[in-house]
Amino acid sequence: MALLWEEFYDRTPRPSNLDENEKLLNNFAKHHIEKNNKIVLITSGGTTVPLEHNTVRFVDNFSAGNRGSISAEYFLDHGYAVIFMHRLKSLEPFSRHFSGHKFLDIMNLTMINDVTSISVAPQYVNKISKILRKYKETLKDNKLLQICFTTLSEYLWLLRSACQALTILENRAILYLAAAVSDFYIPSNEMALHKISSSGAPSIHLQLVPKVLEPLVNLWVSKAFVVSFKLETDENILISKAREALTKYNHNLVIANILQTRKQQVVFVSQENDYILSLTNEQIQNGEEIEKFIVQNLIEKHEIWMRSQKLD
Ligand code: PAZ
Repeated sequence: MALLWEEFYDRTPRPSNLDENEKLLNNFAKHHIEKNNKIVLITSGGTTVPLEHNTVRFVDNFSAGNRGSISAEYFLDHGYAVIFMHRLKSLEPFSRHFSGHKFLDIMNLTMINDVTSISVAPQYVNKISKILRKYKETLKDNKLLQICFTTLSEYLWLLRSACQALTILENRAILYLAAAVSDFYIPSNEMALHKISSSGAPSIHLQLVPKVLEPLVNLWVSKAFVVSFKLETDENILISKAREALTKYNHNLVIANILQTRKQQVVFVSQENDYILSLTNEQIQNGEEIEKFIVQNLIEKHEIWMRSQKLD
């Protein structure tokens, strides 16, 4: 049996840096409401479920943070301020273009008369200057707030605080819940203190995580436009699962995707209809990102929805 969400928060210790993150979130929300901006909260990356308090081992959830970090850049292009709530060390907007060895590949090293200098290789200058310009503008306009989590409980605490900070934005806030969040965990009071001994096969009992989409939609940010993601590996159940979530939580949209094809195709599932968004072969070859089209479509839906609320 899953705990009720209130019991989860009662029994799970509050992260030590939550007060600091709440200050950042509240200040960011206040700043953007004064500027009359819209804000999107993007969750990105996977949560971990520690098996021990002094954590050596944990269960992880699949997600590299592509969807979230790419989408963040497109939302910024459309003028939204972005709260990027991501798994520590997963991909981040802007720096994602230079992760891993790519960062070193773009550099040239020269040595003249014992003087070493480092420069950007000429073939990368255009690309990098474009990204760097956008990044600097984003910082200047205070349009991006990055906060991070690692464990499931950090994620759930931070999500609630971020939602509470966004209430003042009312319908000008979008929640874009792309993180891959564990469905199972070990409650704090049932977790081993020290590294589990390997002298025999351990028996590990996981509990269901309470579904926080329900209080999120009904209590925490009841006026925001809420988009959840549904990841499956079996195509036969994808749409029915997405629709089940939409009916159960009564939010605005579920974006459904299959693990293997998630970078080329997604399905928008809303109360009105379902439709597929996919990249053509030509778009794939040209390096187009499906997030560009996801974000475009979503922003249109958000605009129409805000307008319809004014008429009510
Ligand atoms: O981070 P990524 O680009 O590798 O993957 C994105 C994703 C598949 C985790 C995301 O699109 C998604 O479906 N998130 C929700 C996962 C879930 O159903 O829990």
